[in-house]
Formats: sequence, C-alpha cells, structure tokens
Amino acid sequence: MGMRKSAGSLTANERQAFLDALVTLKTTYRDPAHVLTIYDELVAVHLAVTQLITGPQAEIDGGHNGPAFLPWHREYLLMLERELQKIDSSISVPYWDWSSNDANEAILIFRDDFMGPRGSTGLRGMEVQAGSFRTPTDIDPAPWRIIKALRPDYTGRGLLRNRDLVFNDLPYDTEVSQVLRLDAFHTFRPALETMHNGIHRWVGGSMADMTSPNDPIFFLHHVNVDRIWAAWQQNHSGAANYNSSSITRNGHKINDKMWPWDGGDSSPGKILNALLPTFDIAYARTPNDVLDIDTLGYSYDVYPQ
Ligand SMILES: [Cu+2]
Repeated sequence: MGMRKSAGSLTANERQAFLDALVTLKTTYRDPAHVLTIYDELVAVHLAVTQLITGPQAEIDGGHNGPAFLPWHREYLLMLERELQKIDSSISVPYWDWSSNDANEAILIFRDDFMGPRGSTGLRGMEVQAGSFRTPTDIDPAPWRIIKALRPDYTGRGLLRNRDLVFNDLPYDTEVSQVLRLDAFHTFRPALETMHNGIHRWVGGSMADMTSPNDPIFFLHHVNVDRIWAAWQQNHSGAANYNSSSITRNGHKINDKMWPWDGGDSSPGKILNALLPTFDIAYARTPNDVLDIDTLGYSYDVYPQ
C-alpha cells in the first residue's frame, strides 16, 4: 500500500497531488443519493463513533479514551488513504512530525500552498483565509465548506484554527521518547492519547471537537500518532501488548469488532444514518486485526526513538 513519509519531506508535486485528491473527495459524492461527499462522510464517521449504542450500553465512545483509540484510528486512516489511492495510487497520507526539532517542519506544513495557515479572518477571527482549505466567500466559491450538520458549535462556513500557532509550544522529541519507553500498553496508550489531545487543542478551532477531521491536518496528526504506536510495537509486538482486560466497553477489547466494521452490531446514536457511508457488513475489524502494519501493507520512512 505504500510508505508514509514526513509531510515536510514531500516534493511540491507530491504535496499538490495530495491536496488535489483531498479536494476531489471533498467535492465528490459516492452515490447521487448520498447527502454528504466522500470526505464529509468520513467526518461523520468520526463523530458517530463517539456516540455509539451497542446493546445495553448507551452513548459510548468506540474510538477514544480507551485502548481502541489506537486501532480504531489506524483503520480509520486506512479508509481515507484507500479513497485517496483510488484517485492517485501513488498517494500515501503523510505524517506531521509535531515533535520534530526542526522548526521548519511545522512552518512548511502550515504554508498557504500546503495545509494552509492559522486562522485570521471571519468568525472569531479564526477562519482560514488562504490555501486549498480556505473559507468560501460570496465571491470565492472555494471547496472547503464546513457542512452545517458537522459543525455543531458555530455558525461560520469555513475551517477554523487558532489565531496563533506557537511552534515552540509543541511537544519535544524527548517527550515522545519518554512515552515510547513506557513498556505497558495500559500506560503507553493513555500517555500518547493525552499528548495527542494537546495537538488537537494546539491547532484549535475545527480540530478541537469531535468533528475534527473537518480539518485535513487531522489526518497528518493521526498518521504521526499511528507512527509512534508502530514504533512502540517494534519493541512490544503481538496481542500480549494490547492490554484491555479491565475494559468493559464494547469495541475496546482485543477481539471486539469495532464500529463501523462490526457487521451492524452497534448503531450510531444521535447522528443520522443518512450522513454516513454504507458499510460492507462482511468487513469486520477487531483491534487484533490491525496490530501489525506489515500485514496491513504500509510502512513509515522513519520511526521515532
Ligand atoms: Cu479521533
């Protein structure tokens, strides 16, 4: 399936191919009968997993604050990557190495001609004003319109980010190294998830709620989280290093099927089914199914240590 590279190392052509494919997904309907475009359906999936109804358990989060955080997002990233590869088979989703010591890395990623800048206009001064994901206006029908059903807490139509992105406030690589030295999964996973939450808040705006995939930087961030987990797994491989014994929530134990790859066992709570893609009920995924990235067919160019 390919090698995922650092976003800062992509060539101009690779950056443009990635942006173009994202915009295609943002503006293409899987089926004329669908309410949302392919990209926005993926945003809806991320919202829906936070409010699942599974059997007697009401409103559980099948993808966060628990061990399935890592495997659920691993499979979710593959959903986007497979859609991008249908458009251009050379694309792999790059990662944003937010703990890089190279300040240029972040500066390069938040450029107008790549993932776009900080918020600077419009609602609360937080709308993104330039680049492929800029806010549409009356005279500029830009494609990155945030769908009303997927922006629960505000009234603007554009992507929101903090007005200041202070690169010095990002984690240091030594902090990632400390997390990687946690040998028990039940301490490693919460430490990594907490660090990941900080990155969502650092970008802010659209990245700071459960519809955070509205901002495509979500995927570069989560590929980096996946890369850190993959690095940890090189020294802690196999099912014994997925400790979910004290977890009773459905979808988080090693052999639980994770919604939406659960054959229809769970249903999303409040979100309308019409906003979601249709899922092949024969395609099931448990945490155990996604522990080994080799079998999933992808790798990373560099692993953190
Ligand atoms: Cu998430």
